[in-house]
Formats: sequence, C-alpha cells, structure tokens
Amino acid sequence: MLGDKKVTFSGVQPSGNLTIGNYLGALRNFSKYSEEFQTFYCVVDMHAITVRQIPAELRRRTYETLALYIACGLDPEKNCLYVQSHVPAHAELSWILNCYTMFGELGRMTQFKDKSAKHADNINAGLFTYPTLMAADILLYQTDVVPVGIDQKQHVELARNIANRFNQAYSETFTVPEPIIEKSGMKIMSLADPTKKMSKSDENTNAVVYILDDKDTIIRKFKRAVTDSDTEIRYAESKDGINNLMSIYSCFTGKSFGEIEAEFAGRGYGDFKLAVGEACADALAPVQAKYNELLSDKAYLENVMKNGAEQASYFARKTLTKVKKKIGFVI
Ligand code: AQP
Repeated sequence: MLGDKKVTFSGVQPSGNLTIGNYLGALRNFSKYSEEFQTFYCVVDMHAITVRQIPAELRRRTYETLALYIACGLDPEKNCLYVQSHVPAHAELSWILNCYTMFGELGRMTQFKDKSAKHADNINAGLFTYPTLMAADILLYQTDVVPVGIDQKQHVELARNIANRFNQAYSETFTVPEPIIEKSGMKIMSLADPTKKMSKSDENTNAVVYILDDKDTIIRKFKRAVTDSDTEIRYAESKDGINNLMSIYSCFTGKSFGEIEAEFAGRGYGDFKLAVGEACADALAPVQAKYNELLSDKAYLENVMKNGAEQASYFARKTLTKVKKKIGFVI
C-alpha cells in the first residue's frame, strides 16, 4: 500500500518486438488498475541486457515499448510510466536483496534454465540473478499485485519469499505481493510449436504474431499455424495448436470455448484460422494507430519517461532508505 491506495507494479523487457503473448498475458490487463490503484509500469531495460542486445535496437525499443504502454490504454497522467535504468534504486535494492536470496532458489528458476540452454555461450551472472532484480522492482513500491503471464509466476513467488524472509529478520518492511494471472491469455503459445511459449525473442518470426504486424501478415501467420491432422474445432488435450488458436480467438472476441465450437461446427481449419487472424488484426488496429501517432513525438515520450522516473524515484527512495536503516547502513 502507498497511502490509502493499493499498488500495482509490472514491466515488459524491450528485448524484441512485443507479441500478442505480451499483449494478452500482460499489457492489456494493466489499465484495469489505473483508476483504483497506484500503478507503476516500467520498461525493464536492465532485465533485457541479461541477453546480448544491439545497443541501437535496445534504445529504439525502449521508446517503442513505452509508446505501446500508452497505446494499450495507459494514460501517463494516471499511471507512473518509466524506464527501469532511470531509477537507480532498482539496482541498489537488487544488490541488497541478492544477499537475502539463496543460490539454490535461483538455480531452480525455470526461466534461468531455459535461457541458459538457449544462450549457452553467455550464461552470465545477471541471467542468474534476474529474479532478484525483479523482486527489487516489485518490493520497492510496496506492491500489492503484479499482473503477469503465467511464465512469471515463479519469479513473483520468489519475490514473496524474499519479502517474508526480510520482514522476519528485521520487522515489517515490505508488502508481500500477489501475482495476478488472468485465466484468459495467461500463456499464448508459439504458432510453429504450440507446446512452446510465444516469445518476442523467437528467431522464427512466423511463430510469433507481433502487436505491430499488419493485417495481411497477421492473417498469413495464422494461416500457417501448426494444428493437427484432425478436422474438428474443439478444445481437447491432444490438440495443442487448435487449443492455442481457440484461446487467442476467445481473448480477442470474448467468446467462450463452447461458443467457438458451436460457431465453427462443420467448418474447416482454414475458415477458423482466417477468423482468428481477422479478430486479432481488428482488435490490434486501434492500438497500432495510436502507437504510430505517439512514436512520431519523441519529445512527448521523453517527457513521460522523465516525469515517470521522478515520481517512481520518490517512492522507491522511501523504501530503500527504510531498508538501509534496518540492515545497519549509515545513511
Ligand atoms: N506467450 C505469452 N503468453 C502470455 N503472457 C506472456 N508474457 C510473455 N510471453 C507471454 C508476459 O508478458 C510480460 C512481459 O514479459 P517480459 O518481456 O518481461 O519477458 P518474458 O516473459 O520473457 O517475455 P518474452 O516475450 O518471452 O520475452 P523474451 O523472448 O525476451 O524472453 C510478462 O508478464 C509475461 O508473463
């Protein structure tokens, strides 16, 4: 809590072009909290460098991600929108929390295991301690709820463990956060391999639908989506590809799986894939229009970043000072 308001924090890495997985699992849920919560939405550039980034692309994507936040409905007047590296308290608290995080806990994180397998030539210490930085991001703002996709649940649970450990050692210091995982859209799968999460860093661009893809591209990608040799559109254990397309269609249209099955009874996969592509492209069109408008005004985005960092720093420093006092630093 901050004052009489509950707090929401979440972030997205500017590590690639944002996908409909990022949109459905995270971004589109953020604005639900704007009115009643004190909200902090951060472009987490410090997390992004745990994997090698091309500097010019990282810089460009930081602006783009911020513009997408706003295009997805986050009004900078009502939400604190900022860039992680602009608020040094994230790095400071992260170091302190590293000393309250166990090696074994970090070794169990599935994202670390996945990313170290994918980037075997660069298993750096930052990749290993990524969840501690994420705990610092969340705990700095006395966050109550963290809206994320299901892949981030384990990291939020670690943040809870670290908060409890610290509170027990030094008395109540951090709010213990809850992950909020919306059932619909919590894990959108790759179109090329529906057993794998759709990720912005996937090298196969046909496996991924980006928020900024144009309508033709979106429809083409859905047409090529891997399904199965059956012909029926129904949700079933053995039908990962169709299940994923049904989830995406349900997210964009609000229809239940039962309604989708009835709508496509007796119709083929081709018809269904086209309908998914059209629903997705139509839903994204207003986001894209707003995004293009925002991106042409770099000065405006810089102003949002600056104001957001000032506001975030104010709250972050309060927590950090409290932490430093408790652990015995001279301040
Ligand atoms: N496929 C997905 N389905 C639902 N939610 C997803 N999220 C990511 N992919 C999906 C959610 O998006 C938020 C931001 O994610 P992130 O940028 O912090 O990192 P990530 O989870 O590692 O996302 P990516 O797209 O897979 O990025 P890369 O390829 O760089 O690792 C989070 O709330 C996440 O749950």
